[in-house]
Amino acid sequence: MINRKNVITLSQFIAEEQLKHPSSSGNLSKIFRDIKLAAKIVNRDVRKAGLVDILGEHGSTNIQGEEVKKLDVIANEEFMSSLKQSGDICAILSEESEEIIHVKNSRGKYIIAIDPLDGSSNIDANVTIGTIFSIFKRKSPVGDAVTNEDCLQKGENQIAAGYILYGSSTMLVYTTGSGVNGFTLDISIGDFCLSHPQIKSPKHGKICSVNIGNYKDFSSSIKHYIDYCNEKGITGRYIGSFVADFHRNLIKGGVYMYPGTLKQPEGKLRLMYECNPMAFLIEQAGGKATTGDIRIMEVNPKELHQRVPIIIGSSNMVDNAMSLINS
Ligand code: P6P
Repeated sequence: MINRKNVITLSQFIAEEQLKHPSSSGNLSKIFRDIKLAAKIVNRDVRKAGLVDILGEHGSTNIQGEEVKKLDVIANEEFMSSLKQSGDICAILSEESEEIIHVKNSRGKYIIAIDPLDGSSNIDANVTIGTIFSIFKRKSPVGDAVTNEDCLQKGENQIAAGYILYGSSTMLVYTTGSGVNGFTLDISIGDFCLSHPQIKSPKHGKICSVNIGNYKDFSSSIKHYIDYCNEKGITGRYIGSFVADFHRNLIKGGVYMYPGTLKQPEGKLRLMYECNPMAFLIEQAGGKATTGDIRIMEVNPKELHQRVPIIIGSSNMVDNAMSLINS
């Protein structure tokens, strides 16, 4: 039985955070209310995926040329629907939509970049998947048409970032720049409850997450670091779901890499709705995130679905990887 006095729900937590910033308008709280609703609906559908004919191919491919799974479509539709209703979002950049989605007649001042269902290739194998989001304030005046410049902002400009993890439990982990807090969905009360206050990522870890199948296509410097990890007996763990690998490394310590290869020099992960939000989170938790040249959050975005190489995780491991890669 949960001891009622110790339960802090996401809504209560956000309200308390808002009191600490009297100048805040409360709009962000409403956006989180809408993210929470969509997360609960997607969680419901993910949890019954094996029972309802929503597994398998949707028969289409997304702009990345990847097969679109039915759950991808459902997750995208759920988040689009919730976020458009909030009134505080003026535009949405989704992995599933080539162009920016402009919210009609919105007086909102926030833009959200979202990967509605990351790791979807794992859906049919019942492996952990997730949603990743990043929130910016528009630069152009409220009421004007939202421009690409409004959306193509550096990660340093993020107002908030987070992810939902549909794993052995369902968690929402987010930051607004005052640390990282994790909430676990308690189905019995239908709400996310504070379970991981002020998460700090271990400075060091013993896990490296990289798709070793790409080894032959990596640069000699990346191969040098991977060989070092093998010599030191650093454990290899690669789930094929960024949110799952990231969350494990956040909690236990570790490093995740998706470097560029000869075929994909910019790597695979997208800057705006995968790398930037996770970089904000890891830095707030004491870790680091780099392209191998500069901090992820310093990258000047040029395209909506731009890819960047990424090395992200425990600060000492990222530093060590960089020193070996650049040696
Ligand atoms: P690969 C999922 O498609 C994703 O974007 C990340 O969640 C994951 O870490 C990576 O791609 C897996 O890609 O090429 O190793 O299968």
